[in-house]
Formats: sequence, structure tokens, C-alpha cells
Amino acid sequence: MSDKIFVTRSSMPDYEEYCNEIKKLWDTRWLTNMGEKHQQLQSELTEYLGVEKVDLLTNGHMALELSMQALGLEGEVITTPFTFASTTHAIVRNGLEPVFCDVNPDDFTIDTSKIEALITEKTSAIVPVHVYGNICNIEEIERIAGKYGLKVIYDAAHTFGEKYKGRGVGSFGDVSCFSFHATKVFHSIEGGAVCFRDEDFGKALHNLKNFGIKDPETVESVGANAKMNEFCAAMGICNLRHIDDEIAKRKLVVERYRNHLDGIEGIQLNPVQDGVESNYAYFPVIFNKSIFGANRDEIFKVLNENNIGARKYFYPLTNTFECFNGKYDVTLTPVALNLSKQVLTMPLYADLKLSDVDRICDIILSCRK
Ligand code: T4K
Repeated sequence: MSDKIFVTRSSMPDYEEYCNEIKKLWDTRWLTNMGEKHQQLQSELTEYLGVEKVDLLTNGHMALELSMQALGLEGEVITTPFTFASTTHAIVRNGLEPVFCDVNPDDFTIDTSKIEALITEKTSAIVPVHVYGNICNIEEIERIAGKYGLKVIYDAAHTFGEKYKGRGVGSFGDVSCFSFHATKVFHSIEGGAVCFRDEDFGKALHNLKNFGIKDPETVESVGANAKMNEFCAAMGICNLRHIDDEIAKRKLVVERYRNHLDGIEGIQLNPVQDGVESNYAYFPVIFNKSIFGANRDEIFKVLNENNIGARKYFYPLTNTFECFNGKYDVTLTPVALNLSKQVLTMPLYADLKLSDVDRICDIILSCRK
């Protein structure tokens, strides 16, 4: 039996490149608290992402959670349940009430035609997710947010390096939050970034990631500790040198999948969106049993028996999580519910062999009845 193929595999710089990057830390003994590497990565990312300002954090979750706190949100926040736990948890952990909006069946992002009906006098923000790297309907979200005076915090965890109509995707909304987790297109082992424009917000966020400490004798907010350390920043610096190559290789893998699966009845693939420069972050496949003949769980099982670790991203929906004890009515997000039962995310990483993609697709197609 061949080695297991996982849904993804962390990209790594050469061992020597990383060692070289961290060598100086043995001399300086400056390992964290916004050191040289942190500053270097921050400025390189500002440039690469095409945004005004970037702050680095320990992970994408803290980027979301502390951004919401720094914005001083209150009451209700409109978001989607077809996402990783982090998006909803960041809202709830801020003492805010998530109000779940359904998603579009074609790109799985927030269905903007359903947002306005969910707005009440308690609504303070919208937290849309660029899920799988698919860009939300930014124009419509901007229009609605402007009309009702709402903040927009994009969960941009999946969209590192993407552009929409030539603009870095992190430049939209009041705030956009990226994840640099080991499983992401670009990573710093663990890490995250917040992109923003407003200086007061930036100061508030920066304090919150460092215990609320403004200066050694002034603690002005009840902050957390969410500082990116120098070893993580060094990994980010190395990976950023190779990111374009990384994305180009992913593109080849995605094209190979599409060659096999595009146009197969009963299979829906991720859309190719107009005006979007993709990073090829994920390869979700939606299986319609009544046409394809096999359902998602059957295909998942057969792939696993063949040592292929496809994943059910994103199942279950966050509004059905056990921790919420049935608080949310999942029938209000029927499109998301259906998707979560039909989707399987296929292995995708730069070094995935095209012959393995062929094999994975052969197995998928052999499940047709
Ligand atoms: N918002 C959204 C929309 C997100 O998707 C995420 C994270 C966040 C916010 C929060 O960002 P972070 O706080 O995580 O920065 C993984 C990731 O841990 C998580 O970052 C990601 N989304 C989520 C979609 O996927 P798991 O529980 O599926 O990870 P795990 O450990 O099963 O790993 C998946 C596969 O990746 C493994 O089978 C093998 C490979 N892998 C894993 C690790 C840990 C590696 O190759 N190297 C590694 O170090 O959550």
C-alpha cells in the first residue's frame, strides 16, 4: 500500500535556508516581542499583499478574535456557518451573537441577497468568509455595510496572495484576517495577520495582542498575548521567497483535477471567478448522489481505504456544533446544510504528484453507479 496522501502537506524552505534565517537569533537572543524578523515579515507582507497596514499575530484565529475586540463590536454579527470553527468562535468568544446567513450554492460565500433581512438594530458587523479562496460579493457587502453603518471583517484565512480586480484581497472591508497555519498556501508554522487602514484600530489591536500594554507603565485594555515569535516570522520570511512558485505548482495540480472531473455529471467543482487571481488553496468537490450515483460519505470511505485523506471541509456546519446545544436553527441555512453533506475537499499541495491526482480521480470515478 502506498503512503497516505493527506488533504495537504506543509511547504518547507530548504533546511539550510531556514537555519540561515534563524542563525542570528542565537547572537541576539531576541526571540519574540516584535523583534527584527517580525518587523521584516510585516513590511514584506504589506508590500506583497498590496495593503496599507499589516499586524502579525500568533494565528488566524487570534487575528479574527482580537480584530473584533479592537473594533469594539456589540450585539449581533452576521456571518456564515459554512466555515472552520474559528470564524464563529471568534464572534462568540467576544460575547457577540452570531446571526447565520445562508451561502450561495455556486461559490459557497455569503448570499448577499439574504443579509438585509437579518439586520436588526443590534447588528454591528458582517463577518463574511472568502471560503476556499472564493471571493465574496465585495461590492454588495460594501453597499449594505455603508447603508446600515456596519463594520466588515473579512475572514480571509484562505485567500493569501489573491487579488480581486487587481487589488490585494486584504485591502477590502474595515479589516481582513489571514491565517498562516502550517496547512495554508503561505505559512509561518502558526501565524496570522490583520490588514487594515485605520490607525486607531491598529493601535488598539497592537495593544490587545500584547496584554493591552501601551507602554511599560500604562495598560490601557484587557489584552491577550498573541505576538508572533521570531522563529515563526523567520519561517514566513523564507516561505514568502518561494510563494509564487508554490502557487504556480498548485495551479498545475488543480488543472489536472479539472481535466478529470470537469463536466462529469453529478459533480460540482469550485468556480473560476471573474476578476480573481486565485491562490489554488483548496479543491472542494460537491457530489450529488442522485446524479453521480454515490454520496460524499461513500466516496470519502473508498478514498480512505485507498490511503487518501480527503477531508469534509466544512462539515458539520458551525451552527450545529455540540457546544451550542441546538441554539441555532440550521433550517435557516438550507444551502449551507446541503453543501456540508455533499462536499469533500481533495488533497492539494504544491508537491502532490500529478500521477497521484490521476489515481485519486480514477478512484472517485470508479465510485459512480
Ligand atoms: N478561518 C478559517 C476559514 C479557517 O479555515 C481557519 C483555519 C481559521 C479561520 C483559523 O486560522 P488558524 O488559527 O488555524 O491560523 C486545519 C488547520 O489547522 C486550520 O488552520 C484550517 N483553518 C483548517 C481548515 O484546517 P484541521 O483540524 O483540519 O488540521 P489537521 O491537523 O487535521 O491537518 C490537516 C492536514 O494537514 C493533515 O492531515 C496533514 C497536514 N498537515 C497538518 C499539520 C498540522 C501538515 O502537512 N503539517 C502540519 O503541521 O485544521
